[in-house]
Amino acid sequence: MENKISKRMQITAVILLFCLITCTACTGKNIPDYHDNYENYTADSTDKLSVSERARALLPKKLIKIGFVQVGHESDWRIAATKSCQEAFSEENGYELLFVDADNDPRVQVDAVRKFIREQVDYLIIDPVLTTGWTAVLKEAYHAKIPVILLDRTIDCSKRYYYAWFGSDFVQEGELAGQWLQSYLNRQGRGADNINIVTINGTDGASAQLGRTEGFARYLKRHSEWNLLAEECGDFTESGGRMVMEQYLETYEKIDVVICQNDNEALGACAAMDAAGVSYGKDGDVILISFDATRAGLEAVMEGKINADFECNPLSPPYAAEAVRQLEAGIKRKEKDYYLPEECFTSDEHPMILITGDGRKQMLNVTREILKERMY
Ligand code: GYE
Repeated sequence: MENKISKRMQITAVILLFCLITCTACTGKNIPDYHDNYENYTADSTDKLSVSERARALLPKKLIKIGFVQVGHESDWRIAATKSCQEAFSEENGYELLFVDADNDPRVQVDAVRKFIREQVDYLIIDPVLTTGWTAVLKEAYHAKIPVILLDRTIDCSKRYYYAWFGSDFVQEGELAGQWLQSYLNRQGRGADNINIVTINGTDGASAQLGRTEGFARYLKRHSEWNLLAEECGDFTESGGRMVMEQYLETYEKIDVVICQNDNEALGACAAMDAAGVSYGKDGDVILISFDATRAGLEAVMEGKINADFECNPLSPPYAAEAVRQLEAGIKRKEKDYYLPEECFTSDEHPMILITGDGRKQMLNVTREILKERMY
């Protein structure tokens, strides 16, 4: 009799526990992170567990559903970011990743977010093409109680509609480029010369484009002898960079500096200058500045083709995964916005020290070791 009662109690306990866990899973947020514990249960170890632990171990593994909206596949940087996202949000790590490549189309991004909301993903992760056009759809996500994590580019929207952002300080990148150019020209004894500058911008209206332009403009303002001849959009692509550079070479007789807002554009600009017989880089006539510091970019720095390359770190997805884990465990993040660590590279024989808001930054020459360790 006693045996029967205790059996009945055990069954009731299992059912109660099952209901409790299912209900918690339905409410979505702030559930305890039981996925990790679940991984530890093996067939042998279940014998030593209590009834409730065994019930937990037998529950189907629930993957965390991530709706990820990517900008596109325009550059090496972007490909690296996508790869990092697929690794960070793999099934082995406990995620079901629903991934949309928007091919640089802002409308595709907004539609994808709406679809993910309807599908009730657990988290939305967005790398926005443009800064604009986000408020309405992010409000919808907010009311659907789906946390939003932003990566890389920023948006014009109240901070309450996203949980965290991980990316780069684009304004500082642009400023560092201006600061480097100023010191480089001084070193060359060209500090008072008229300098003709062209820029090949990234996608118009992307925060990476806006920030780098704004940062560099702060130095342009200080130098009345710097003439910005033109700033056309190369869309962060190699073909865009090449096309724009070809036009510049046809239009302007004397170009002293080319600023490309990413490495792919810079490689395109190199191809255009090669074809036109124009020399550039460390020993050439045209000074070439770039952003990203991808492997291909750094190789070009090492070969002396790019004079200075300002890093932009594409490996933000692991930070987003950490934020998701923290939310699952009910831990609140202290800061909303987080800047990734970044370096500055140069082909100068004596790399400069640049001044940033937080102190001094020693520029680096590219070595074989740096290239070997480069993840992208
Ligand atoms: O510089 C470029 C990419 O948003 C920082 O987008 C990113 C930029 C990066 O396509 O290569």
